[in-house]
Amino acid sequence: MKSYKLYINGKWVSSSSKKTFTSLNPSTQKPIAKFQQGNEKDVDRAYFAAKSAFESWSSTPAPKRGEFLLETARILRKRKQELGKCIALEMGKVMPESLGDVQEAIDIFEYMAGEGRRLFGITTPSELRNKFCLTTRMPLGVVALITPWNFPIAIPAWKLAPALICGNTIIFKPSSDTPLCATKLIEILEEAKIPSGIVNLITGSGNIVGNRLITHPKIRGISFTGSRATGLHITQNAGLKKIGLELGGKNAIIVMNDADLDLAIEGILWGAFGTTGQRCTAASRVIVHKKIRRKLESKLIKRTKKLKLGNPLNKNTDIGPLINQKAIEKTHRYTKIGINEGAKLLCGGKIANGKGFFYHPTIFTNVNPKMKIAQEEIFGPLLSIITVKDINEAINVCNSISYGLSSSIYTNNIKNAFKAIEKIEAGIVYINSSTIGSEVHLPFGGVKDTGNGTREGSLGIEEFSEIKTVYIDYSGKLQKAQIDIS
Ligand code: UN1
Repeated sequence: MKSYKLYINGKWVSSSSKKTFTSLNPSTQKPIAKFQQGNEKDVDRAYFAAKSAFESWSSTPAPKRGEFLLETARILRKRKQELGKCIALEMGKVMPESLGDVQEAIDIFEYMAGEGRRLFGITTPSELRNKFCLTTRMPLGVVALITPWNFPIAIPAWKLAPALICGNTIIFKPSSDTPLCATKLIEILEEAKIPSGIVNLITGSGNIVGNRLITHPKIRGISFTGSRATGLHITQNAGLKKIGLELGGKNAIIVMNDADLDLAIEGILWGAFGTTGQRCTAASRVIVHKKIRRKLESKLIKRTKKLKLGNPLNKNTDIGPLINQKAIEKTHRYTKIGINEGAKLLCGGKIANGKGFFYHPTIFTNVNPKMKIAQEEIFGPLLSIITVKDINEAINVCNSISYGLSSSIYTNNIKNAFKAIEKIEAGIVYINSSTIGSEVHLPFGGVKDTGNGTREGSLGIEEFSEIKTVYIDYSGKLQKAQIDIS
């Protein structure tokens, strides 16, 4: 079996732990390759490399840094099919979605390459004569990127591209479920000739590698996408580092009685079962107006039962596997919870027979908004239907959760649409479209327990830069602010 290395200071090296771990194909449960079990010493070596590279990278003109990003985008495009297959193999995402994952990475590298010519600050008049004020951006320093497995190319790219354009140097720790995708991404940065030490890859566990990164006294920033529990752990242990958190979701699709029902059904299927429900933007609740509930349920069940589980590389497959055995157990545990809570199981609720981590798409109805299945993030193909009597109740239910990432409403009534835009507590609201499908040139992120207010996508540079305020006094004399104002 092929064995991959860590990437430190532009070289592929073994971990000082001398230990490896294996990545599994979730469709077959067969091992794919071996990876280094990184440890604290490896993180410290990577830090040293990143620190040494910082001076030269941060003083490289940002438009010049942008050229490396553009070259990365070009290579990603050239290797799109290969990377798509790698995602399908290692993470189990069906091929069209895997290609979308790579496309999102291409998009953000291209977009951030352009940011190299913007990286705007502000200028503003001073309150004093012959004095001028402006702001400029500076990089944080060495930053750590800790990424999940569900967008194994796109999410690392969302972080790498803005971190690089702002002039930071990087230690990247990918999820242990998708180290091959991460390794391929680093190979691409190497092919784009990003100089040594600027991006370092340390594979290994969150307990060891992750913890060393978050508690490291010199690392200045942490960007993390993953679970709420780990997000909290980071805020409690990272000290005064600048932290960006993208955590969970419990996103809803509201379907009003004036909606185009068939359009809503398409959106629900895509939102709930795309990526096998393993997106932080997945729709895990449908909030439906009572007048159309029965009709919606019967159409939805019919379509859901036709979805084909199988090999993500196969053209006819609609739904790939879950990521691992733990994810199967978690989803099944919530099915049992839903039944015990008194919700009505409409379809699914079963682990699929045979090899691979497959779970049948599952729908519950008669769900009370307070039930666990309507409150907690499951990250699997499990959907809860909640019935409401009007738009106000729909919005209340939509907001009655701790998360606030994405939400959607299907309606042809402009009043309902605008009420939803105004009142829904979420970082992203869709009108007549599903809860998934963000584009890189808009902000991405959530409110409430979804994170700490950081936005990725177009606002990624906010996360990876600090503002420096500059006062230029050309009066030739001491002028005291607040005092010499007359
Ligand atoms: C995630 O699920 O962690 O809007 C990110 C979307 C994707 C990003 C999802 N563009 O669903």
